[in-house]
Amino acid sequence: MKHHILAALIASVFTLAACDQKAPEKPADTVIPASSEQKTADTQTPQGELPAIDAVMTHAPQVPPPVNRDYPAKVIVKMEVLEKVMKMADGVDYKYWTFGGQVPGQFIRVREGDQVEVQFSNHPTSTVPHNVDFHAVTGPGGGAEATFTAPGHTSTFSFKALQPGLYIYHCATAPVGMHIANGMYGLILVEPKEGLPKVDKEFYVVQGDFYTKGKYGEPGLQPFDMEKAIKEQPDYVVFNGHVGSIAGDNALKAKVGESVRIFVGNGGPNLVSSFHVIGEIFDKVYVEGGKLINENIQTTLVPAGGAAIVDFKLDVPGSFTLVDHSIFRAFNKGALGQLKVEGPENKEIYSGKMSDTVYQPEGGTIQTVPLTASEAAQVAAGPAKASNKEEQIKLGKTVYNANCMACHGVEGKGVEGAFPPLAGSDYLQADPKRGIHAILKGVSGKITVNGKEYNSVMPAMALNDEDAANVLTYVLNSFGNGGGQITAADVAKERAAK
Ligand code: HEC
Ligand SMILES: [Cu+2]
Repeated sequence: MKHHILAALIASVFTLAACDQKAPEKPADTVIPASSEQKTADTQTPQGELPAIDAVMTHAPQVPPPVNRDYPAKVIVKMEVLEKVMKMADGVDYKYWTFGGQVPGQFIRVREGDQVEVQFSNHPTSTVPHNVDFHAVTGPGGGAEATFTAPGHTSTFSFKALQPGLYIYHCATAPVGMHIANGMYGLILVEPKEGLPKVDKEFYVVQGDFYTKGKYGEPGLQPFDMEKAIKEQPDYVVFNGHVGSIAGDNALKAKVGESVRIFVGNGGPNLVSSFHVIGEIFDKVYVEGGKLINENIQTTLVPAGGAAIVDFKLDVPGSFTLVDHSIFRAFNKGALGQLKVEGPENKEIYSGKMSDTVYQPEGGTIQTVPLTASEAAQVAAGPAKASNKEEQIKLGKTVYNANCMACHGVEGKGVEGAFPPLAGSDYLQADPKRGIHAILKGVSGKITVNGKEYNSVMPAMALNDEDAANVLTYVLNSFGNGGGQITAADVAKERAAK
């Protein structure tokens, strides 16, 4: 409470100074009342006075313990961005972009009035810059501008948690939709000063939609599909980053008689969620994660880029299924989880026989697609190699979408002032070998493309000779460019030359 004394001191000094002024020289309407001055001083407490605490952060479905503090603190949040191939479904892999190595990012729990210092690191192996926009922040971009971070760098910024609630955070680097679609979101809870009512178990669940080249269940490493994302036609709609993340052996667990709270978020990027737990009624819903409490709710809407808190008590045992009640998403796209509850039956509340496997047959069977012998051979043989220019262009497009589009944009249009265009680039046309150098060594320093100056950094791309040749051939023959060809041998030669 030291800052109150300080505030009073500042206020009284101001009053003294004001008294010193000769009244006629000071027009009345510019006199600031001492009380408003005091208020300003109070909200601008220097951070140095607050005790510093490292945030306890947890991976889903775990939630950090309640804050349990009756004073504000400076809370240090360390976030690390990691781009990482992980399982989307059985036999299906996806190159996720993550906060902290998993989807969703870690749960952050602070108290209303806390000063939150975010130390935001982008791992050196990342292929693109990233940042974070906290919906709990009052300030430009929710911190996005302050945290825009190239691979191998750390940015720091601080914000005051002014308003209690459950908030999404997400990456907001261009193209924003792609970063979110790759899994860059999580939840931050700003507890009200008095805390939330105590419950026995808390869980962390975030829905997200994913867009892959292949259909649902098509095996292999699936690249992101921009076209499907723009059309809002996801192949996967899942809880906590992948199919089955909170089902079967990974199911959430609780006991009869316990009270349960689920912090539900929706990262999107596109779909809103009709969040429902089959066989339960939410006693309380903190609507949209805010202060308004609704009671006795069957299904609650969780907007993309939004959240909700649901509380309910467990009266009977069984398996309760979490779904997005846009129901094809649950049974055909993965938006299905389980809460397994153990304990004594209560025949009055529920007389019938609850089974663990009621929804399993439908949910389970469609999650793997059996391979024919020739498909299996194809997977074993690895990626196809191009034998002519046309095939190079075709394969190069996939490489472009997965590795270059994030910065150079759809149709190679680039982003003015940040990422130069590859469409009609006079810089590249002048010497297509520059493309090879760009991929192998990266590009930095001032360059001029189509009359516009760029002074930024492109990281070297970890592509093999084939992929590098294919993507450059694709670029040279797309976006209205004049054609040309780069072969794997050309790339190998440049690689050896350095
Ligand atoms: C992390 C963002 C990023 C990614 C990913 C990226 N680039 Fe770049 N690229 C840049 C930036 C920034 C520049 C300009 C660097 C400068 O200002 O010195 C650039 C410059 C270039 C240039 C020369 C300038 C021009 O417009 O002709 C080429 C060619 C190029 N990149 C090709 C590629 C290809 C091909 C890929 C994919 C394999 C790729 N880039 C991936 C950011 C990126
Ligand atoms: Cu990002």
